Amino acid sequence: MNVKDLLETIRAHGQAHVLAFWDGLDEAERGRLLGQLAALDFGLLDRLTKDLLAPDAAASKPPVLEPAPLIELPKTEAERDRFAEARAAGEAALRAGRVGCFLVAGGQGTRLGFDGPKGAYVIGPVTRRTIFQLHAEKILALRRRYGAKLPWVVMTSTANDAATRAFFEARGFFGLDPASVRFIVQENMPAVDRRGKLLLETRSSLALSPNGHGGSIKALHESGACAWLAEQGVDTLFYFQVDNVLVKIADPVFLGFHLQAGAEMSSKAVRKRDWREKVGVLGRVDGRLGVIEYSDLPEDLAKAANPDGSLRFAAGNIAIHLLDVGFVERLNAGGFRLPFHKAEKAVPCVGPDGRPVQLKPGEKNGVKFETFVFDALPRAKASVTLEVAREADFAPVKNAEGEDSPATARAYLVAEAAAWLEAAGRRVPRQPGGMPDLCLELSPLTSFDGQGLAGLTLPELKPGLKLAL
Ligand code: UD2
Repeated sequence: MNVKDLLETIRAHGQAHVLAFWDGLDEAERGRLLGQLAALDFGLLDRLTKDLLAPDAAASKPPVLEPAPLIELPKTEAERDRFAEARAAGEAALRAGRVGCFLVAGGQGTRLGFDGPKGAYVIGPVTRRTIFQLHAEKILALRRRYGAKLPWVVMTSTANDAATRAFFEARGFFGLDPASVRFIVQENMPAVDRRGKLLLETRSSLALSPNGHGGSIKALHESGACAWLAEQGVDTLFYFQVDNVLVKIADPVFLGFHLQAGAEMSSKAVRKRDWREKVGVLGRVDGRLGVIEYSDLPEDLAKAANPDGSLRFAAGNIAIHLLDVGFVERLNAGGFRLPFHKAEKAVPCVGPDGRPVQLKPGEKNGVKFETFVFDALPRAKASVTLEVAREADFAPVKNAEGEDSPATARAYLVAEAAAWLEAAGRRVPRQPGGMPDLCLELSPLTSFDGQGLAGLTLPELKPGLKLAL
């Protein structure tokens, strides 16, 4: 589109205010702004404004929600046998090189208040191991155990792509072959005010933010990552979020259940801690499997209880999925798009005078549009939801303090290492409340699932000891 047509489009869609400072911009600034505007889908923006922001936008009717069919934690011998069979099937797929890993790390990590990609955050309770290193070492250890390529796709966003790549390079890709790691960048969406008017971050740039982790479905296809995976014989992708330090990457049990069911997209779930916990709920939403986000779950449903008092909608989504690569491609065929959700946020921007708008604490001046990967679930021909124990699979780093913070994540890492050592026959000192009375950090290269610890030579595990293995 030439510049004249573009300017006309901008005016026709009622967004001419973004050109308010045009006369004062130099060539480079004009070029940047035009580049951003040329990449916008104005038709989509109009639709979202109408559907999600207009005062008469239909208030979404409350969904009819039923609990999701769940593979529960095994209790009987027969169930344990089923799990062992699933594990064997998953391990066979790993050995056959059918599995790849997919990390979504394009988010802005605003709540943690860390300036940099969240994966660069130091989480090791004894060493300075970062979250990226933890994930990378798990992948390296899996490659060694199964003799598999296990290629790794890492999704970033324009805001953290350069920093993420630089971090991997500076650390020698944590021992992984750089050719086995592929970075892909998700698209941005513009932030708008409540009337759908584009917000300017500066006089010469739009306020843009990543299009949500649902953008991964499109990015996998458009970047060529799906084709890259398929060329290597990978048909199943293990999807995980950067913030979960306990994630059991490429868990063979999960893989086995998924593959045996011929599933296209599957999920892990933990029992919600309580009705308030900020995780989406896996359930049948209007008859189809899906996730209803915590912010959308009506309070009466969040609190609904079974006769025994347990939560009726307890299957908390921990954002661990398996995706069939062909399914991802199918979702993209014909330009399929996941639905957008709106999120009211504080968006740094300039006002009509070109100066930064001063926001009051807690003030939300803008709206961001995001897609969620779990909105692909209802499209899957078959799906498995596997219940897992929280302490085995889920310790996210979301907030600077309190729940789901670096402190809780470190405590889970220490607890896991302690439990594995005990299972391997070591005596671990514990505090009266049961917490390990020492600080342990286990490299996934030493053990990523508790195996291989029995033969280790260890110092005496005294209370207060700090030990990295
Ligand atoms: C997400 C889920 C919630 C629950 C929880 C578990 C949503 C909307 N909610 O909540 O249901 O499962 O996780 O931890 O998903 N990301 C991108 N690009 C984006 C946005 C996010 O890559 O545009 C990544 C981000 O880097 C992180 C993950 O997605 O790895 C989760 O993002 P979040 O922290 O915004 O999600 P949260 O905690 O609201």
